[in-house]
Amino acid sequence: MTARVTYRIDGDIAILGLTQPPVNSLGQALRAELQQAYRQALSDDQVAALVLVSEARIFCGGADIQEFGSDQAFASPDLPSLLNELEASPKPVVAAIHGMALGGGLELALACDYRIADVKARLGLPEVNLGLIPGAGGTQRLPRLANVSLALEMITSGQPIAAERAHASGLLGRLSQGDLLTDALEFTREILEQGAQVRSCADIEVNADDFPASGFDDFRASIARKTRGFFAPERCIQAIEAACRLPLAEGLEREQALFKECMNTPQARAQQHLFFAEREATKVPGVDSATPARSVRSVAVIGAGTMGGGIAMNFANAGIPVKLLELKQEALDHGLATIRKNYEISAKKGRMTETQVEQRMALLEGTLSYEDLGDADLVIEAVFESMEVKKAVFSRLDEVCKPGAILASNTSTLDLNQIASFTKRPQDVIGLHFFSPANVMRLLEIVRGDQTADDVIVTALQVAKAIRKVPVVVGVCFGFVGNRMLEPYGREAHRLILEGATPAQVDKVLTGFGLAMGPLSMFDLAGNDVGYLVRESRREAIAHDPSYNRLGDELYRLGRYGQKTGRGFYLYQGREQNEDPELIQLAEELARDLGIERREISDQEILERCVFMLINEAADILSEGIASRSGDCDLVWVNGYGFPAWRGGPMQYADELGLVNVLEGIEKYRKDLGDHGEMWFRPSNLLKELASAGKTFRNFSSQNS
Ligand code: T1G
Repeated sequence: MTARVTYRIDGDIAILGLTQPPVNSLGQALRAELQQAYRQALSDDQVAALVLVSEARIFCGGADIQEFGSDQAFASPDLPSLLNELEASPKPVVAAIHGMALGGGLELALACDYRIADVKARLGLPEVNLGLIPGAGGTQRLPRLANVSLALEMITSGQPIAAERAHASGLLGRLSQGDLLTDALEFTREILEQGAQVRSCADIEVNADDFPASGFDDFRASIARKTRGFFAPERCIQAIEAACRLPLAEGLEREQALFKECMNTPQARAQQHLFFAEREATKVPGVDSATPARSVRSVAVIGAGTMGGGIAMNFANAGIPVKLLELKQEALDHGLATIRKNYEISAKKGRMTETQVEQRMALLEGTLSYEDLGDADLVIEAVFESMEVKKAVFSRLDEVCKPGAILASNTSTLDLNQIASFTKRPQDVIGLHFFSPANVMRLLEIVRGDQTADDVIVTALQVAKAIRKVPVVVGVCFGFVGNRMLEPYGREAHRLILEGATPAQVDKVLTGFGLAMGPLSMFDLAGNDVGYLVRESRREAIAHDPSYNRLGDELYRLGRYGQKTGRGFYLYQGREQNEDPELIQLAEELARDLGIERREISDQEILERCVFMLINEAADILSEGIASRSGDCDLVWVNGYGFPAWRGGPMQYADELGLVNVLEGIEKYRKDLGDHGEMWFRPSNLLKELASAGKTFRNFSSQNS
């Protein structure tokens, strides 16, 4: 028995128990103690077989990500060597999996001779989500123990599979529906009685029966769009190709080489940064995470439009009943019908069954009466973005909702403190800002009002996890974090068109940088009318710049809202997008009116002006404490605005580029762009401070300010 591995004998079976909470991550100490316990069992003549179990809440969460970037990651016994030693065991080794076996945790199980899992367990190789490939035999053993197609799917997607599917593929020898250890011991005794051999993957051929010769290239083409810009997925495929043509030992060497190719890349650092940022974001300064949450067993959504319907779906998907309130029956019927249509589209695509469609629809109940909301634990308002309307809604909710109900607004820019003031319970008011389509986009900005109670924040974080969102707690200001950063980014995109760039050029530069969509296409999708109304709500802040999004204002005046009207920055036939020469003429006229000299603009200038302004705004957001850490701003833009995850977000990108270079770039444009530069390219004080101190945004958190 050591601190991290329990050891006990049951008859002629040694039971090794991993016991390093929370997830048995395979750091050097656990690897060493596991090796020690394994060798003890081999040297004990009484022991005929070994069973490997976990005493933690899951079997094993993989290699210790905290070790990455340090020598510890490969300190002896390194994981690949330890697993090769385990695989060479002369005595049968059985892995008993519960909860999850992920990454190195699944690789540990693959190096055992046999595997049994609880029927609810899930198995995965998520290394690709960290910018890596499985580096301890997963790419070589999985294709041998299951098959090539499943290996390609699991390893390049990083998505875990259910135990039943793993069992069907041959990856698991048995499923347990009862007590896992009891079943594992019985399974091991059967193996011993049958004289079943120890098995090494070295003796197992890759199962490529159903895999066509063109399979790898077909697979590459099938994931090209989803993995655009990522470095690791291609290396995953190359490692699996190696498994198909090389003996195990050589294949393992090839895997190591490819793993090391990925390990120290900016992409790996970026994706690991996001992994930890997601977990950091749930730690809210000044809020004790042990604060008991309020229970949320029923939800109400006010407004059955695009946002309200999408929001309602999140809760139905999580099995939480939802009351959907509208003012008119027709709007309510339309809202529910739209939700049903969305579910049926998912069912047609095989993402859910018809039964699940009905189950989810059964959780949705429409109503026209506020009186029906008296039992809701959480009410989310998703009505028109106008303070008058919010006032009417929250005054009414204050009258009908039970004490302790949480009242949330989905507002994207309005002052949450003012909304809270429409109630007698500001401590129960919070912002839950979903991103359209609300049932798809993972980001949830949790807006903390001045009086929002701590338990309401803790509850909102738990609700976010329950509906599988990435929560970021933000402060109250115009646009919170995401839309506030969007403002200067969009302002530069608009201005560049007046100065001589075309929408297609600007969009191509930003999509080439990795954005899922260019800014002008995004404005056409969201609606130039929406953008106009947002500007209307803050005209005084931008009045000093007559060119501020003037093109967007003109498009609004001309009724060119974008996709919804068939014309915006582009022309649309359905979803087909084409450049519009009239747009350029309009830009030329405006430039003349505004005295803006048009010129040829380089792609580099387009990229720097848009992205540096994004970064600069986030620096101000950090220094004002609207976001607690740079990773929060990164999570917002990666999960809400399509910033490439393989760059880790705007702030991680800035840290990699060097803050000195960002600062120099902003100061360059401040000089080069005349009035526009003087007006808008003012470096954030925080950026100047960190750059001059040779620091990074990542080192900064608002607690230090
Ligand atoms: N290493 C280090 N810390 C980890 C960890 C890991 N693998 N997994 C989780 N943690 C920490 C996490 O930061 C948090 O810490 C706490 O555990 C609880 O996590 C050679 C190289 C397992 C599904 O990618 O997906 O194996 O914030 O809040 O919601 O091929 O954690 O409390 O201080 O997420 O119940 C591959 C990553 C590694 C799995 C549990 N493995 N982890 O979710 O808890 S690379 C992964 C997860 C690898 C090999 C390669 C999840 C989870 P703190 P949590 P959870």
